This record gives sequence, C-alpha cells and structure tokens, in this order.
Amino acid sequence: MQAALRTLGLPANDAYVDEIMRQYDANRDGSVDFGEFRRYVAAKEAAIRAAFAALDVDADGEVSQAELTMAMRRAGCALQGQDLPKLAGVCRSGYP
Ligand SMILES: [Ca+2]
Ligand SMILES: [Ca+2]
Repeated sequence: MQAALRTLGLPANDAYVDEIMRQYDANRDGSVDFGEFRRYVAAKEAAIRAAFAALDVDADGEVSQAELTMAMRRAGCALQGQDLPKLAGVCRSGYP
C-alpha cells in the first residue's frame, strides 16, 4: 500500500495507510480491492473539485489570476509579480 501511495504522490506513512484502511476497507478483510479503491479515488476527486470550485468564483471553469489573487489574500499569502501568472497557469483546467 505504501509503495502505491508513493507512486500517487500521497503521504506514505503508517498513519495515512491506517486511515485509508479504516475508511475504505469496507468489508474489513485487511486489503483494499478495486471497488474500495475507486471509492477512495472518487472521494479525493470530490475534494479536488470542491477546492477548484472555491477558487473559480465566477464558475467559468478556469481559475483566473484575479480569482487566485483573492484566494491567496484570503489565505494570508501575498504572491509577487511573476509568481501569480505561473500559478494561475497551473490552476487552469477544463473540469466539466
Ligand atoms: Ca477490503
Ligand atoms: Ca473563473
């Protein structure tokens, strides 16, 4: 499980593995089968969509530089000059 988490870029520590097993090993057989894993991925995707929707204030499917600036200010972060266009480029997405 830890190797799979590392491959996905997720925390590969015992506490995170225990949390995943507790939440997604629905039949408590000590392993996460494909169906259980799909529920894990769906939960993560829902969280990512919610985070994106919170940034995309005008709901046009993209996070603009202005939206990103507002979000960073709300979070207490102040990005400078060339950092914002780079970050806005990373956040652009065609989510449905
Ligand atoms: Ca299971
Ligand atoms: Ca937007």
